[in-house]
Amino acid sequence: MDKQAIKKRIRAADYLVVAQLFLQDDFLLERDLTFDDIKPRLLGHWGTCHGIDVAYANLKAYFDARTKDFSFILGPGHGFPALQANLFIDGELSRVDTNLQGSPYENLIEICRNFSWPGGYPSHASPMTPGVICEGGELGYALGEAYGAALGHPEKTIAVLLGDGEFETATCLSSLNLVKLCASRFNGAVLPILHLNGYKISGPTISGRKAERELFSLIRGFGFNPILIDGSPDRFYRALLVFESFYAKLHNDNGNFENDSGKSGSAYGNNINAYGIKEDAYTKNPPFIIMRTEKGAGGPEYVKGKKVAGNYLAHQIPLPEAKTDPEELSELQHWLSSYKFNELFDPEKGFLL
Ligand SMILES: Cc1ncc(C[n+]2csc(CCOP(=O)(O)OP(=O)(O)O)c2C)c(N)n1
Ligand SMILES: [Mg+2]
Repeated sequence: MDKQAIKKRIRAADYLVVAQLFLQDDFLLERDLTFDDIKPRLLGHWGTCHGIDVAYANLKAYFDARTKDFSFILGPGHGFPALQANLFIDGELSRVDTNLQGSPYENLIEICRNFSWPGGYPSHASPMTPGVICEGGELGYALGEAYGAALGHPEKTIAVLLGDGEFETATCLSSLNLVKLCASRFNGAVLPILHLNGYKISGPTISGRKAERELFSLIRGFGFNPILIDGSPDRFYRALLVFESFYAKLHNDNGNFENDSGKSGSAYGNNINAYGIKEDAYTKNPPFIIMRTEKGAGGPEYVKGKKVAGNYLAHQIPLPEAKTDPEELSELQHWLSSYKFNELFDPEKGFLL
């Protein structure tokens, strides 16, 4: 695992997200931003995007080296700029998009200018985006879709990111039951990842306010082995090792999925496993990652005295007056500069990741 490469990729994707949300010019910050460089109507969702970039970078680094048949399903489809950024970095967009056949810089301009624009790119994940099978806009279906895609395809590995607000929907919660029907050697491996950023639109999430043990018990009760991580490459990697070894064993066994059901007593607890992460001690159940991040991490901490990063105010556009307010514009300049994107991207050669 190359931790530095993962971190660089997250920086590049985060930058591209912010550029899509705000910029209509000066995409590489070649001069100080002016109001003219800012889009007239600021739309989109920043808060979820950093966590999506973290999950994507870690999953890609791990599975690229291991399996050809890996898919990522995004539940919070309002984080589309992050999906777009990652597909752009991977070259997947320019493989199919006839508008992206120019130089790397021309292509970057194209995706940023046309984000959330009529006739351009959508604001939410949509079928026009290569690989998308879960349309954004209505939360709740991602987990069911992940199990559906895995049915009858033991060669597939599918990771699915669920928002913690999404996790409150009846659809998502009831889909947790599918683990009992689908985790078998006849089907693919499904890795649910709960993105515990603590907030949804304008308030806190239930899971974000639950005690850790309550959340663990809930997930355990559906028949999973909950594993809590932050987004750091180390912890992510170790959680993925647990996942891989669980399914390797399941797929190699005779199909008998020895799970916790029927066992009496409380043979589980919060233990540190052989990979050095906290999980149930004795469970034989499939892993379920809980990834705790700060909502809108990397973005503005405070705006006009109000806490933004790590709060619901990071959900949509954290600098809504950037087009007219010099203070917000300068905060945006500072934010974008913090990614040092010119270390990661060359206008002619493309990504230097
Ligand atoms: C079924 C449904 N209900 C409500 C909404 C409105 N909505 C859009 S984003 C959002 C918050 C999502 O929060 P969360 O799942 O925690 O995602 P985050 O942005 O925090 O990653 C909601 C409720 C929706 N898209 N779908
Ligand atoms: Mg959330």
